[in-house]
Amino acid sequence: ENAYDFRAIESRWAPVWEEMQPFSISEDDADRPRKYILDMFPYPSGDLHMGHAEQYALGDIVARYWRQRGFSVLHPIGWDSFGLPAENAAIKRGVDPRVWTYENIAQQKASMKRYAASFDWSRVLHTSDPEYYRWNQWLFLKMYEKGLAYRKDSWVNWDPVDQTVLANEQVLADGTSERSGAVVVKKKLTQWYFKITDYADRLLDDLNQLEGSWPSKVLAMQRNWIGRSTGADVDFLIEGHHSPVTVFTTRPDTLFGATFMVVAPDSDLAAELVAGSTPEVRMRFQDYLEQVQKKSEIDRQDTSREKTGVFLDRWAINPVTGERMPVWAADYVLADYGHGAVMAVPAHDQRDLDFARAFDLPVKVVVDTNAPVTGAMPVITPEMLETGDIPELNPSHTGEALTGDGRLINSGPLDGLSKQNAIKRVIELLEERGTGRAAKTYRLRDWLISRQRFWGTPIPIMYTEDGTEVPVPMDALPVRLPDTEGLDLKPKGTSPLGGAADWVATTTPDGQPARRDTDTMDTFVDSSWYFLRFLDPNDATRAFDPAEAEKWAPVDQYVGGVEHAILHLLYARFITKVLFDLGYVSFTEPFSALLNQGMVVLNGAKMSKSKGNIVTFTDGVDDFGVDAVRLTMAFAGPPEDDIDWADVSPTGSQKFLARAWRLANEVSSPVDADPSTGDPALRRATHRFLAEGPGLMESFKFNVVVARSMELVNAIRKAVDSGPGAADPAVREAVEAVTVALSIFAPYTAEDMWQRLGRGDASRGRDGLVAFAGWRKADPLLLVEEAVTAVVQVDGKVRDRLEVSPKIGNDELEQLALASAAVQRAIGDRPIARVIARAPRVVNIATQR
Ligand code: ANZ
Repeated sequence: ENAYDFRAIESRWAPVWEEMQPFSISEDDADRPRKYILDMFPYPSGDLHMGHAEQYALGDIVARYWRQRGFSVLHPIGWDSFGLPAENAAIKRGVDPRVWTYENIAQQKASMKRYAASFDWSRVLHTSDPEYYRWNQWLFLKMYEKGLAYRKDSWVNWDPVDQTVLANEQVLADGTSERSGAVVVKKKLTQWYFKITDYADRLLDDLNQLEGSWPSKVLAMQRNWIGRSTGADVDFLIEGHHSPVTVFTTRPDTLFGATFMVVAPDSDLAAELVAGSTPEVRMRFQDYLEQVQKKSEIDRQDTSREKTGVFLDRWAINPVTGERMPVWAADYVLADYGHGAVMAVPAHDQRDLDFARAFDLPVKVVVDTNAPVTGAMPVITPEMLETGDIPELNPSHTGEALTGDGRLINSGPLDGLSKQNAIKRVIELLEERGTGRAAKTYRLRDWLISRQRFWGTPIPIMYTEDGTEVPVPMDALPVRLPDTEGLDLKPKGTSPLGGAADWVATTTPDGQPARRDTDTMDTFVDSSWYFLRFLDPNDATRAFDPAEAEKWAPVDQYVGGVEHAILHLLYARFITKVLFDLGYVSFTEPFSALLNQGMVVLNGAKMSKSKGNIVTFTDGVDDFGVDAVRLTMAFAGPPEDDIDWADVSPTGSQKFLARAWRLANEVSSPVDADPSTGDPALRRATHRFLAEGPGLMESFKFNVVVARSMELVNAIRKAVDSGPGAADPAVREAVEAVTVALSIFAPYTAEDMWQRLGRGDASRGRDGLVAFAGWRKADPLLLVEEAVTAVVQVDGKVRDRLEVSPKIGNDELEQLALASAAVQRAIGDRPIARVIARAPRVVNIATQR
């Protein structure tokens, strides 16, 4: 009875909670303030691991804290259950992906329940359920109606191992697939896209709203990903070509220095320009294009690479100088950035200079970067540069482009202007003449959502025999995945759904024969709006109820890994804005606050199957108990930091829990004992703890709250053993405060303590559980600091002692000292020479003698 046995405690309370389901949102809570606390939902790959144990501990701590503060807390969970791992496992074992997926879900769910995660189990969703993915299809069709879902032919990232396309976001910096590790190649395909680029400005500007409540690192990554550049579009006529070529530049001020033009070899523009050239040029171009297509985008942007390219035998006209500029194709220009073409200004752009030096093209300096931007006129003349008088400033000599600010030279009407003013002026000039305009460009590309895989949401579009797109009518949703019976899921470059002949063949609403789109949606579509589905995952009539969204959303606190810093968060932000524009929600950002937990590592290394250093969830909780694992996660340090499982002590956590639990057994005052009659020192400690807790919890200093709980437990132990004893009501008050705090971190132990304290009573329903006991208010009278003694000396002799606050300032202490009757007597009628106060301990007064 009196030994702490975590297994016994777990098996005592788990069934009670399972029976009661205390964390479902209840009608009784309608008047309480609300919080929506959301954990990023898991992918069902096998059982939970220690990383999950950390994440779900932290999310649960936040949820349980707000419940103790009297909030009605929505804390749901579901599974992100479509995706490649299930499909690959299914192929390997020859089973339906559904079997693997739902078995893993069942296992993870059981582990989460054992882990005492306080989820609302009545709201579970799985994105692979037709009842869920039906609404992905609804969303797709809504976006299609608005022109936000469209099909285009383009070069896509192709993963030759998984045999599917990838979004740009899924290609790592070294040009390999985030999933399979294969080197990604380019392939031309007709695919569905979501027009996220229409939202680029809003996605960027609205990040300002999240400043301070999202990690600044994540905000920076989002900004960088969207990558807005401002400058101008400039139109160049091409001799013998029907339409001008537009380029994007961030430096239109350097237009007078543009000496050639470069187009991306893999752009439609290059193909068009070369079509009218000689067979010889066309052949050289074709050879070059083939080489280029073997390179990754990352390679192509590597500035240290030797410059390659072909002259297309075409000439552009510089719109301000009238000079002829040769047009080249070179791979340092990317087809899908800006307009896939640049005006090359070799004097002021390093890549252009490298290219000009490699192919002997003219370099013309138009910004004197040596001239002060304010004040004096330029100090270098074009003639000086021409004659090579100052070779250190001539880029064709030095190989260094002049990229800094300065004054315009050699630029007609721009001469003498600073860079900023020249940019403004040249844009005005171009706009007047209709050959250019102010423009912005983004790194962000439209979101490619088609995937050639089985285990995802079917795209709700069909095609008639002549290829016309026909949306599946809303009332025919969901378009369900067919049975896998007889279907070959092996990757072969086209979707496995194409093999389901009966499924593919369909008819349009007006009775024409048609074929279904056989691709499935990127699973990031599924997770882009799931937080709204939790409001009622069983609603068969709509994706979500806007009135419920008004009540609960946006999510107050989102908790999850930093690996989702770009993609998932960007997509969820985008879809939220789309839903706002469609009038379904009244907010534009889905997650008001974000907490990124660190990773759980072992001896400094990430846990992974290949390293064989995985600590499984089950091992952890079997050995130390759920509460010790949860407490260890909270105590390890700030939640953003990585936890090295080799450095933490779940055994230490367990010992502390046992110490706390024993105290609950020892309290011997009655439940209704009046604490005001208790030991004042212990009471002060308790109330300081109560006062500090909320601020610490709300700034995620969970480790400090655990440390304070440990200190309080030590103070109580002392009070029981060598102080006022276990019958003092202050002891009960202190133990109860610790128990409520522990209910946040170590719910099994706390529930047991609550019961032993005579507080808990599960027969009263959830009000009889410690999880709803409420965080008590600190009594301000008990927060007053103890006084310290300040000594007042007059001419070196102690004349008075004052009881003052330890926080008293020098001025205040000096005034108190001079007001003392004893001090005034000692001073008599001598004038005061000086007063030196050293708060809070000493005041020295010297008189003139
Ligand atoms: C002329 C120029 C002069 C430029 C100069 C820069 C400096 P960010 O800042 O990344 O947006 N550019 C435009 N489209 C390109 C493409 N498809 N592939 C490769 N480079 C491209 O870069 C904008 C600058 O990158 C543009 O400004 C253009 O070069 C180049 F002294 O135009 B600039």
